[in-house]
Amino acid sequence: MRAGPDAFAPLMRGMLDSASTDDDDHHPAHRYRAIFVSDVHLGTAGCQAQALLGFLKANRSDYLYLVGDIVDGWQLRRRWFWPQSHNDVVQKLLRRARKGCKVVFIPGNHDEFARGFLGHEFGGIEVREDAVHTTADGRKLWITHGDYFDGVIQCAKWLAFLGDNLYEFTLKLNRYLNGLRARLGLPYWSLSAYLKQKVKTALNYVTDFEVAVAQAARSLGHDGVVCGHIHRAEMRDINGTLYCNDGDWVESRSALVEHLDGRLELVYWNEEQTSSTLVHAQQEVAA
Ligand SMILES: [Mn+2]
Repeated sequence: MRAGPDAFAPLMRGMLDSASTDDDDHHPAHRYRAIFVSDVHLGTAGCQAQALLGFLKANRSDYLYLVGDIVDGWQLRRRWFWPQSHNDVVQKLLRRARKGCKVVFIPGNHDEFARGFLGHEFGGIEVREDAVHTTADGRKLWITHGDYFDGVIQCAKWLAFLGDNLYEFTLKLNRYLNGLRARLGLPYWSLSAYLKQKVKTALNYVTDFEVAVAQAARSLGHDGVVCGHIHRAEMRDINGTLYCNDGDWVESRSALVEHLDGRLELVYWNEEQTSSTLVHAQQEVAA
């Protein structure tokens, strides 16, 4: 690499330094046939870039699918946040592509700016609206981010918070509100029942999303689907179609992997681990 104009020299040095310290070639890594990750949200403080780097260092694959919301353009437009580790992730992905891994990027709603470049290639990374991956055992998986399936974007975190921590508080508030209502001569009204109904509606939304995506995959003639978007890792059969959601790298640090024999598995990366072993957490059962 030749030195660029003066203004770019520090950046070029940085890239060269980080290329020379890249230990892809020196560390033993586990090899999968395919790795699917999404919802990394580079450009936000919540992004677990170091964890993702650790995971990518320890695990290699012939195919790497970036299933959307890799870069959070929405947040970056509001406030620029781009630490070195986020740069390192981009470099790691480019390096993967350079080393012969087939890297496909399917933009999501947070990186919809990339949807203007569908069909193009950046440093060997293909940008596609969606893709079809054929597993080693011959199953056809449709890969899409998933945002095309929601009418309203909901916040999963809000739900968990409301469900777990606010219940006690809600009961207290309920008593207080009904004290007020009684003084105003109004009949009893259950706030907690109202909120529970809201939560239930939102939980139904998750199920509706999963069913809708699986149904679409089936109607397109595929055996299954891999998506992200709702930050809820999952792998289960829905009416004869395999629904896989690879989760996210904000909270769950999860990926979907295809073993060399075509077997699919959801894996969760534990930051403390330095070897290539993964925590194979039990799949969460939807309530
Ligand atoms: Mn999304």
